[in-house]
Amino acid sequence: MPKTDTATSKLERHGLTDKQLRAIFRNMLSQRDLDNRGFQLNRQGKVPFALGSEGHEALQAGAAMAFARGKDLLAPYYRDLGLALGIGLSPYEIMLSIFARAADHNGGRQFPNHYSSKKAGLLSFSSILAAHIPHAVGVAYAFKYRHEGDRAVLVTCGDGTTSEGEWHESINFAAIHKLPIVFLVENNEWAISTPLGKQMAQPEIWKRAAGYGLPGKRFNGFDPIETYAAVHDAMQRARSGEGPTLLEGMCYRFLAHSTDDNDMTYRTKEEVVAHRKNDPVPRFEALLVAHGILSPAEVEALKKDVMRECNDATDAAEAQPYPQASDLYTHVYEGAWQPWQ
Ligand SMILES: Cc1ncc(C[n+]2csc(CCOP(=O)(O)OP(=O)(O)O)c2C)c(N)n1
Ligand SMILES: [Mg+2]
Repeated sequence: MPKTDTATSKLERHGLTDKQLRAIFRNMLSQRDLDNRGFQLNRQGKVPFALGSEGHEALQAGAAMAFARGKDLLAPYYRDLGLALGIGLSPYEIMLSIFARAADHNGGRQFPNHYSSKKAGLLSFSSILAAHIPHAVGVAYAFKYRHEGDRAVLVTCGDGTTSEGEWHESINFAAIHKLPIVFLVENNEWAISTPLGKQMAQPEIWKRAAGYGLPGKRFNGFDPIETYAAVHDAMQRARSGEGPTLLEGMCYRFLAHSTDDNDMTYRTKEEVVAHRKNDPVPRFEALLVAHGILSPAEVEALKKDVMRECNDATDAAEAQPYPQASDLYTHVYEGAWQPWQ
């Protein structure tokens, strides 16, 4: 489709440049390829576990664009591949985590998909749901205490995680102290096999914000531009000292919870197929082509390049050695002390 000013001017882009819109799309494609690769490697017996962000691509790529690199801090959860990529981790760093190799930032000793990077400002986290949220609030408290006014924390979790006590305690504390933090809930309607309706009687998570005295907002997480606008405004609010915001992005989990789960034991294929009609990846591709931001030929070239990058990252990470058994207690106990001695 030819590039026309009229088509471009119709796009509500919230200040995002063509370059940023293309970067968001590349991130979304990359998430899909890396997701599939993780599942393939698991079925080949090469990695013990994988899970995917499929269905969360737009939400995560859009939110990452609102993160100020070198300043903000991200406290993510295990499904946040697109946020990790979007704040600067490479597919190779992602693969090092999935393959649990020694060169991984955690020395290959974290759970797969639990990325961290001090350089990128990505906090290390655990699999215990909501355990990272008080940590994130602690970082926000430190930013305020040190008068580092231009920094904010972005902390994410799933819908099911909002049932944890730590989630409520963290938001309450952050609201009282007006901390520079944004609580972003990625609502994909499921918590493994527990549907939203069995998790809460009042299904609009964003409305809980009023109970803590802070603003809340729900947005379409299948739309990366709408996501960016919501997260950008909330992060700016946090950075300008006005306090926290609770955001709820609506999306869907297209894959099983993880490679250890069979979702057909608790939801129907028809439900998944119905949500596929709104798949954010082809929808965003069509939008960019319609507005002349990418031509169909450029889309094809981009897809090839993203797959090449995924293949290179896989091969390079697989060729790396595992951690040595003798390193088991490094960073765990001070000095050379061994617990059995
Ligand atoms: C405290 C705690 N309870 C239970 C689990 C097991 N568990 C792992 S993921 C998960 C579902 C979480 O769902 P949600 O917060 O909606 O995130 P999603 O996986 O859907 O993105 C559960 C119950 C856990 N890791 N930690
Ligand atoms: Mg969920």
